[in-house]
Amino acid sequence: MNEHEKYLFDLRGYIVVRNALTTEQIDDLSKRLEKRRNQKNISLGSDRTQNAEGNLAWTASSLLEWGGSYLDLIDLPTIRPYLEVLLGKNYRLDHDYIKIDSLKQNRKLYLHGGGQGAGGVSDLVGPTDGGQCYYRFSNGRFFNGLVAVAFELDTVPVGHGGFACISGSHKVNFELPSDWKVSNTQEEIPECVDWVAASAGDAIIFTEACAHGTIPWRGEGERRTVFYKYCPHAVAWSPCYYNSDNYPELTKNQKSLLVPPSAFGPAPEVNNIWKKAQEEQQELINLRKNQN
Ligand SMILES: O=C(O)CCC(=O)C(=O)O
Repeated sequence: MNEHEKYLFDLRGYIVVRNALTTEQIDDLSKRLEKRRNQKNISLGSDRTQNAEGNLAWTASSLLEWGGSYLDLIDLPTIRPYLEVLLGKNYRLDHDYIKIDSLKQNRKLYLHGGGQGAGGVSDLVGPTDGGQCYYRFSNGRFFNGLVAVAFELDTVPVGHGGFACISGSHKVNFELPSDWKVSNTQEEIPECVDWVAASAGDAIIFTEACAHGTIPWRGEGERRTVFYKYCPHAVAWSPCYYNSDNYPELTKNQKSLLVPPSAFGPAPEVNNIWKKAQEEQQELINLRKNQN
């Protein structure tokens, strides 16, 4: 992360990393999505916890099950240097999801997040949110409660839709005025909102502390965006954790990013504890199956 990028991230709360994905990765992510998107009961990620059968505390269904480039995204060399600067050592992948915007969706812009707890108790992230979206720069380093990486699979021209935020709001001290929180149409969007255009393969990295959301789509085609969200090693947002045993092909680094939260990060002792818990959970599943 160079000096310009650090400056812009601190100033605005987001940066756009151009060409974070190769053409092959975009194709592979697209193909794997298109193969599944019309299936019934498809899970588009691990962020919302539907307690579908088989969805256990640390085995939420996730995009990682789609394999290929979805596994590469866990620890992408073009993104890793940014996460190391923004989150420090031993950050973790907390959750993932895909969002598809098109005229069919008829989305509203819900601005959510807000620095220093400025999202307030009425923040649309959740009724008790008011501090976990933190952002701070002190003692020469960044601190973030949650960093999102939005990988664009399609080009999003200016005016069509896409990521929006109030630049700089990750440091604001006041709650977002309530009449700015929701815009039903593009015309209603307050002037202070930044509209962020991007090309297929770009990644928008933003701190969840920046008030942000999705612009109602207007235009041809659609926007397919893959979100991977990371937090410090002791922090958790999703109530479901990853089970790296489900993906034997992972590298050591990728595995360490899937470790459930703890003050100790991906230390061997922590891995042992989780391994045991996972084995016991599997044993319970097998016992229940055998009983039926
Ligand atoms: O559409 C976008 O890029 C924003 C998504 C969003 O609001 C979120 O991931 O919290």
